[in-house]
Amino acid sequence: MPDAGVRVEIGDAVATIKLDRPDALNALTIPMKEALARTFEELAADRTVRAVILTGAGRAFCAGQDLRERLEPDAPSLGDELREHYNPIVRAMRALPKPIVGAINGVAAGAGASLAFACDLRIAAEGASFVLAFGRIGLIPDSGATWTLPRIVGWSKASEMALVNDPIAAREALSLGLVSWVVSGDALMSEAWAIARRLAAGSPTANAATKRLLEAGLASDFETALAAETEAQDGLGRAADHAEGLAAFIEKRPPRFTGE
Ligand code: T3D
Repeated sequence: MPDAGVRVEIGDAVATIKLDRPDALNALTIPMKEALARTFEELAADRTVRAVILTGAGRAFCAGQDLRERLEPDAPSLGDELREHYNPIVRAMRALPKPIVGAINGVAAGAGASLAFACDLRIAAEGASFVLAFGRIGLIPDSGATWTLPRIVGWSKASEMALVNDPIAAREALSLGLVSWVVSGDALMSEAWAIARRLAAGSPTANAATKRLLEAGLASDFETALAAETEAQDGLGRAADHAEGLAAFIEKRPPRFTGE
């Protein structure tokens, strides 16, 4: 597993990815971005992993692009940077057939906020915040944020966040539905772990289909969504996990899903 400012630990079917450059608030360098994209691709193929946590080391979740790196004479163009580094990360996150819990431990700025928005669920520490920040340096929200953020908080709030660029504190993020839970900083990782464990105990095939169909539903009409649900449910209804779920209900015991 990669270690260029990205640490990965796997246990109990949960992979925890930690952005690990705390002195620079986990700002993203090219090696980190490459490591992160590779990590999500590897986790997609790892059948022992059923849920993922993404978090940051130290007092920040992620301050986005490392702005010092941008000043280097051989820095790639922003278009190349997005095509080669950022887009592959968020694409891999959305394509990952396993739920991702963002454990937002501190500030999530710029592309760091975009990474948080690309997670399926978010839990925040009391002191965490979200700030798009792109506009402050003459850029637009990228790494998928123009797509994800309005879908999470609505067009009006997304416009405010993108144009005004004020930070959104954890409690406001909760009221906006941008995060699902706010807990103390001390409890963040244990609570994120508990959520990820619940997800990991679910049926991997049902979780994967749920993630895929929720996203597809946003871009489709009602009839298309009904057809996609019907096709997926038909397959899941024939799978061993559904039989196990029914048996567990009748026998009053927790199900043991295998993904079969
Ligand atoms: O490739 C491309 O450019 C295209 C893609 C762009 C995607 C983007 O992410 S663009 C947006 C980039 N990010 C930002 O503009 C955020 C910049 N950072 C901040 O606005 C603030 O640092 C925060 C609001 C995140 C936190 O503020 P605060 O006061 O808590 O901390 P601080 O003192 O500003 O930062 C602490 C240290 O982290 C400091 O280093 P020092 O002085 O102690 O040596 C600071 O320079 C460093 N740091 C913070 N953010 C970045 C960073 N270093 C490099 N790049 C950063 N983004």
